[in-house]
Amino acid sequence: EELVAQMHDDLYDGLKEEIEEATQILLARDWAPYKVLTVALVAGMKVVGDDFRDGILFVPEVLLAANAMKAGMAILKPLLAETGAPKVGKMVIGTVKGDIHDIGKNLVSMMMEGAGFEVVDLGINNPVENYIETAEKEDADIIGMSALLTTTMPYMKVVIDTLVAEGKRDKYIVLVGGAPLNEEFGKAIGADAYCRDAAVAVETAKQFMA
Ligand code: B1M
Repeated sequence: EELVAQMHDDLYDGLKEEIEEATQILLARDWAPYKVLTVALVAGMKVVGDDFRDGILFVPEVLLAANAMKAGMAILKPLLAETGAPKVGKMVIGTVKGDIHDIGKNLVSMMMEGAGFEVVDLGINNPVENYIETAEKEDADIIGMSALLTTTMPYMKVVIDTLVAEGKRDKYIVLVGGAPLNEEFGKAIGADAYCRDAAVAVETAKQFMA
């Protein structure tokens, strides 16, 4: 599809309005919202990530790409959330302290809402108190944590250790995710599960709630 290739280029160039317009066009062509999300937006962001890693793109450019991506996601959000499914559980989710990446977390929130979960989004840079106080106040079932940096992922263990120390660990299902994590890390820090992507997060959450 020519338009998808164009969208990958436009995302790379951080062209917000072009991304919004193309997102609408794909929807008008009867593309499922989830397909637009994965094929046009997430796949495009992968190229940005690779060139960021390789020193071809820098923070200002990546920030523009991220903003363009978010604009596309904002159009898809109501469509993905529109299932009208009965509420199956409640999740508090946030990016951990020291980390400001939020695209992946936002995607997980959107998909969880679409699957009928109630989601309380704590945003970015969350200290342990934010997770625990909110989970308690909201009577949540699930605590979700996101980290995109190797330097911030150890903070997930701080949150889990604090839950244990306060005698609250068994009250919550703890799910973790983010590009630098893996299954082994999830186990090592005592999370209930590591979720590779947003779809896996939904499936895993559903399994735990069943
Ligand atoms: Co940053 N950054 N960044 N960045 N950035 C990475 C993560 C990096 C891998 C780039 C690279 O070098 N290749 C690298 C980390 C290296 C490392 O730690 N080993 C990096 C770096 C170094 C940095 C800075 C330190 C750069 C600097 O300042 N020198 C800085 C850190 C700032 C900070 O946090 N303190 C920084 C800043 C930024 C921007 C602000 C420019 C921007 C963020 C904008 C924003 O989020 N609003 C940014 C971006 C966009 C990226 C990349 C390019 C893309 C991340 C992304 O949005 N991916 C990223 C490269 C990469 O990941 N390949 C990179 C798309 C998203 C859909 O995927 O987030 O993986 P992801 O989420 C997935 C899954 O992981 C999973 O589901 C999601 C959907 O399928 N998932 C969960 C995620 N969270 C979950 C939680 C769950 C479940 C599943 O809970 C239940």
